[in-house]
Amino acid sequence: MSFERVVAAADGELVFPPGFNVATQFIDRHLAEGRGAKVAIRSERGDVTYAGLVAGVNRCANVLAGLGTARGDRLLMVVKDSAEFFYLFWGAIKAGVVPVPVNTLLRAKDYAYMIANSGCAVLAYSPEFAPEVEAALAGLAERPAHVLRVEDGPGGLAAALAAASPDFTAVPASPTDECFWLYSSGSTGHPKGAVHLHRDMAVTSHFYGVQTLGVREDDVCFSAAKLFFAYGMGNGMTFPLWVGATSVLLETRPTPESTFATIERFRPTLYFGVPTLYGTQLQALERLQPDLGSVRLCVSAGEALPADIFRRWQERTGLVILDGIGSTEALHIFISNRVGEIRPGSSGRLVPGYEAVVVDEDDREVPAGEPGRLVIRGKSTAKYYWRNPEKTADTMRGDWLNTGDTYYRDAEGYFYYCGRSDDMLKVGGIWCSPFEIEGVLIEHPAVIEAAVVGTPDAEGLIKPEAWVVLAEGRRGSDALEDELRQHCKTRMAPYKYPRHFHFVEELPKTATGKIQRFRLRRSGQE
Ligand code: 3UK
Repeated sequence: MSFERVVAAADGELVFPPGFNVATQFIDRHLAEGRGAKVAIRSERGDVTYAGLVAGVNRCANVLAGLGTARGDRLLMVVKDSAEFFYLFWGAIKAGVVPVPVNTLLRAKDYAYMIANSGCAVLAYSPEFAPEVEAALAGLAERPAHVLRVEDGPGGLAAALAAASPDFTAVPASPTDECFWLYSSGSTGHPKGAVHLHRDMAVTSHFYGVQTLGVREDDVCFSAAKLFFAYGMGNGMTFPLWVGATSVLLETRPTPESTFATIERFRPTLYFGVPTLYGTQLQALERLQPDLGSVRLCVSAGEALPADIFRRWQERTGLVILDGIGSTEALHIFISNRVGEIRPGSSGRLVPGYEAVVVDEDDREVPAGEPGRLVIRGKSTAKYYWRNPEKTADTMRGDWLNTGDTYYRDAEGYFYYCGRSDDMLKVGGIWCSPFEIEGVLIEHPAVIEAAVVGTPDAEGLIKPEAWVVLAEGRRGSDALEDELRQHCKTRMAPYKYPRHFHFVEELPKTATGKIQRFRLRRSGQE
């Protein structure tokens, strides 16, 4: 069997073969390259070989085509990390249907919005999420034409797959055809469907996965971040598939216990987490001694990785964590640290294939060292938001993408996160990053997590105010407040110390674990 694969040209750009349907590159190619017997997916439910994966994808493509779907129809997926996630996602793409994996932690009203907004022809869901999904369906004026339950019993997806043919020829596509969507949740308003193209996953896998991270065929990838996040989708699906490696899936919630158990059992070589999880894993390492010996490299994204967590993780495990910034709209990481060149506290340097500029309010580039809005350009960015021309115009400016983040770049090309553009504080006329203050606070042994926002003082001037989660056994007091103020003043420019403290049980967070500072800001004015 001959197979024409995507190659990098001399100028570094990817060259796509004619009729390119990205599913053939990520799925079918492995049979042509003799990888049929190799394990592609491992989980508690067993192993799936590349041959099994190809058959599952083709069966799923036949099931979707058999429902009478038309090209461009959407398949909304509320599906746990499982082999079926792969079958549905790639089967849809092979059949010309647009998969839309969504966050499985949402509530009925969120699903009702996404079903209506996407106008999906098919909805697939794992039985675990039935209460919320079925409540959403019950309240809808117009239901999707087809509903698939991803389960084994009669009437479930497994039975339909078993009855379908394991052969399917991909519908021809082009690199710039619409391929899949991911919903992106802002701090305000409804989620927006970011429309991604066929080339986008190839671009992230090549430029970040292979060229920056160095993922290779003998790797075993384990992402604690779920496949429905753009971050998890790259880590746990597209990167291993791009190089013919193996992915380890955890069906349930990632906790220190479940992630350590998964690492011990399946021995991944690459581990992908988020800062909050690294933090709780570090706490758990005080009482657990898991064997993490298989792991060669750890990755973090989703929010900035505090330098303190990087150092403690390295001390405790001997492993480095590569922090990098990505987004749903960019699909994956576009600025990243690299092995041997890590700057703790920095997001690292540009990933090949991407450009980044830090600009002021008039869209003019600012000099090195000065914070501004980060805008980026690359071949993996979403083309537009589905039925949302206003947000599209705010975010997608020609082929440039407004990240909404404030960054500065140093003279050596390292980028430093200063907060979301709208989270930045001006204290005494000087830009001040809530993130920097939080990073200093959590260096204090009594502090587990901290969120800092700006609150106007009696004169209407903005001052930093901190919400703090304390370590077990510690209690808030005036003495501790004084101690934390002193701690901050000795570690940062003195004007940056928080004027007020609130000791709380937990911080308000989004479903993806980002601190919702806007909520603290509102309660701060109450
Ligand atoms: C923030 C970071 C500092 C930043 C994501 C890797 O997080 C991802 O996508 P989202 O759409 O959020 C994007 C926003 O999250 N952020 C992400 N990573 C970092 N801030 N340092 C970081 N390392 O505000 C960004 O605009 O949920 C991450 C790969 C794919 C992704 N989708």
